[in-house]
Amino acid sequence: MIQDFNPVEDSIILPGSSSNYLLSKVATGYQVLLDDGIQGLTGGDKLIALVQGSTQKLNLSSGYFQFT
Ligand SMILES: [Ca+2]
Repeated sequence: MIQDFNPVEDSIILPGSSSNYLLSKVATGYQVLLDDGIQGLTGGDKLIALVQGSTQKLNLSSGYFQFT
């Protein structure tokens, strides 16, 4: 869990590419999920992180997400 994420200062580094991941807005922040290969939010997607503290809408294509 990331509690005080600041998009200006912080980055989130994930293996693979952005197409492997999904973001889901929840009451407490954004869930980062590893996609199960079926497009969209589906039952096999695996929750890997909960990002809290950001007041702006997160986007996987933004610079604070880095893929290796
Ligand atoms: Ca999916």
